Amino acid sequence: MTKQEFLSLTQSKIVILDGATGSNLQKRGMAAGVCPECWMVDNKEKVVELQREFLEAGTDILFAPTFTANRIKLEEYGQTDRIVEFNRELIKISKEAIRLYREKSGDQRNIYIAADMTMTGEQVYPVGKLAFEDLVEVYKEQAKYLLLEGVDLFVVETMMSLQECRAALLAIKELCDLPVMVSMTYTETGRTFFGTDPKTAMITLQSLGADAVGVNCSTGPEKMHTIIKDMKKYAYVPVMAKPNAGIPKLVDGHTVFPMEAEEFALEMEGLVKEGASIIGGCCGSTPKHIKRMADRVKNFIPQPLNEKHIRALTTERTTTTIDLSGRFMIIGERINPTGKTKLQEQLRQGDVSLVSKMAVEQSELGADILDLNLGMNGIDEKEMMLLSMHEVLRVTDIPLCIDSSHIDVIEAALRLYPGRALINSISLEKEKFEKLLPIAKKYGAMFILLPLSDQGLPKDMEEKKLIIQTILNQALKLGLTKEDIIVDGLVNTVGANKTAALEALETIRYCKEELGIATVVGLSNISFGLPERQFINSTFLAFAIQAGLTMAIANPSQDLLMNTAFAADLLLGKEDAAERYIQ
Ligand code: HCS
Repeated sequence: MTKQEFLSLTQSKIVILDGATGSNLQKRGMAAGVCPECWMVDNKEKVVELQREFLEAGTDILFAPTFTANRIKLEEYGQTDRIVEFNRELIKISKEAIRLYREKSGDQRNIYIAADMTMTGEQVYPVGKLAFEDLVEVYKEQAKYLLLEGVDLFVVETMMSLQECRAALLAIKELCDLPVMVSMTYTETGRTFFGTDPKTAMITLQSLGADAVGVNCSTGPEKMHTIIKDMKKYAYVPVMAKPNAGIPKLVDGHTVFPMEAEEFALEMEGLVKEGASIIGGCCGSTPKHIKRMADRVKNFIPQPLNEKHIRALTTERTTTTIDLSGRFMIIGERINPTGKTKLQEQLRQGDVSLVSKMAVEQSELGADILDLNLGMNGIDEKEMMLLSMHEVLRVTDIPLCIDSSHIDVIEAALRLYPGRALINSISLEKEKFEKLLPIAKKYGAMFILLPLSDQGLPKDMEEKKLIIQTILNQALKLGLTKEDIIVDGLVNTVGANKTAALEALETIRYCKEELGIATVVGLSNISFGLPERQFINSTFLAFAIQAGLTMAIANPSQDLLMNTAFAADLLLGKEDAAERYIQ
């Protein structure tokens, strides 16, 4: 199945998934605590029968029972050496179920097999000891065996950690172009066990290339309305919902899922009205639940997908949205060794305590994003970037701007960044232009577009616009959108060029008004070499905000600048600006 076919399918109808595998097999004889893969290959006919019943109930996408057939899970039962056999035989079970269903019913409708993958049970660094790259390899290994048998798409489900979702998604994407649905499980608090909220999951995973994002297991459908609503608001991919049949109760030592098929179907109709368009049941749901649900929604059509992408960066637990006409934002610039001897000394010794301190201070002073630049002589920049990134994410919860002149440093950081980051920067310099745009696309990052070329600074406004348009067009060709871009207004020093400020202001206006693209400036350049620089900087900032500037790279400990920004927002009548000014 191609991604396009998946998209067409999910646009044309409410797609019906299957119901529970585990809880139904337990009812059919699989004892709790046994190795599920061993039991299933020894009792194939029972699994085939369950899957056939789901098809009879109306399932369009059947989840192959390969859920826990990864190396780490199989190790728990001493069965790792059977990994190839299990993945092969379990896919064959789904194929046999489809064959029998067609034979019995004569129904030739399209049915798809999704190879199913989940958590390994080991936590990825820094929560646990498992290295991200090792986890990617574990998922790649399973995905490779699944692909050998031939599947139509992938589903990564019951995930608790956003970083582990990223590992699975990257692993699959690096092997094939099949569609991938990614679904996390949420507690009753509305967040995953590791603290991710639905909006952050949606924004991060769809940017990273998931073809559908959703929620499964978790609770009953009646508790999923807010999750689906929050996801749908930001989704440009379909939203999947596969809840349990209610919240389980313990009755005489047995887990019982209390929701009957009729009530489940009614609740699922509610989730479809909130925007879910790929639906099924998880633990406790039977073929009867799926049949009732499918019957209930058969005349519904999927809500349209949002066409407009959202400007937003994420960490594992938060989303920072960037609004073209909204409040002015600050990228904290301090984590940069240039001109900072003490920081340089520490970094040479592999010590990131000052980085950590600067991160906390800037966050407390109101920075919205933190720039991370570790470019200096005498250190391994990549290693220090990764170390600093983990440290900053440990002590703060604001998104990061990965700033380096080395492509490999940027790529290494984006691969490990557990959310959606910002790249600083991509210019028209040949190597950066050719390599960094596909990297931004692959990792779902936003990027700062720096209007420079191999010839250096643009000689006039005309050339600057041409560079911006060239990079923009290439980005669009690669599937990025204008919402993924923030143009650097490229501020020259007014001491050397008296129209420097006017040119930067014109760039800001052009980007906002003609292109609908966000802008950023590095403020301090404007006053380079002049006395009393803070007055020039703050006056320029006020002009720039008036011209539509979205954000600045600045030091948030500079009171004059921060207050100028608050005052400018207030005077321009921006939302909540008065509250922010008073605070
Ligand atoms: N597909 C799995 C998910 C369990 S949370 C099952 O057993 O239905």
